[in-house]
Amino acid sequence: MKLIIGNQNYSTWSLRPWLLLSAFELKFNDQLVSLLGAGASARLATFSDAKKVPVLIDEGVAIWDTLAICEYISENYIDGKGWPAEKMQRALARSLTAEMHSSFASIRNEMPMNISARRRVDLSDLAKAEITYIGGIWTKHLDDAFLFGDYGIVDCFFTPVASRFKTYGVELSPLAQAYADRLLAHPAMQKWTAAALLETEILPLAEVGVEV
Ligand SMILES: N[C@@H](CCC(=O)N[C@@H](CS)C(=O)NCC(=O)O)C(=O)O
Repeated sequence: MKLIIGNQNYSTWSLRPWLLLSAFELKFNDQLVSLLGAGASARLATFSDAKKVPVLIDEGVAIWDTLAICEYISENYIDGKGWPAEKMQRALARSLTAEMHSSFASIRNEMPMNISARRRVDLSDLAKAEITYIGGIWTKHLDDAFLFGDYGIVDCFFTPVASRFKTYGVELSPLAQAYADRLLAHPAMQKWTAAALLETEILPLAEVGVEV
């Protein structure tokens, strides 16, 4: 299996399936395609018609879009363990994951993932409301260390959010903060972070806020 990813300091979507593959210790290679500049689209077109990362290439087929990739990995390589075993917990984990995949536009726009930076931004009321909401759903669905129990797809989906919160110094409740810290301390995320910190390419659109 090969996962095509974008710049590790910035690419939230690439991070999610990479975490799933790594956390479950699956054998895979990754290939980084720079998202910098006007040539990015042409570079990405060689892997998928969507011209976006991530793309998972398995058995010669290019599978794209984060959630579809994670579902494919869970179904075919880890016996469904990407999701909670219990039916209703699984439904709720899917609700949270699908919501993360499709929503929270203000957080996305105002707080781009930028692992190596420590910044301050003036957030809109909409972004603040999204942060409060996310803190609430984390607290509500935490079961021991992670959401719904064991580390899974839903935790992979929220890890870039935890990274954004760290970069921009977002204050959370103690329970939500402890969960965010655990996501960032997960060995798979530590490995990704180490690679992100070595990157030198700067994506201007993702550089927002004031250094602290
Ligand atoms: N819905 C897609 C979004 C993928 C996406 O927007 N990827 C960004 C990088 S994080 C990308 O490839 N951008 C390159 C471009 O738009 O040219 C998914 O979940 O995979």
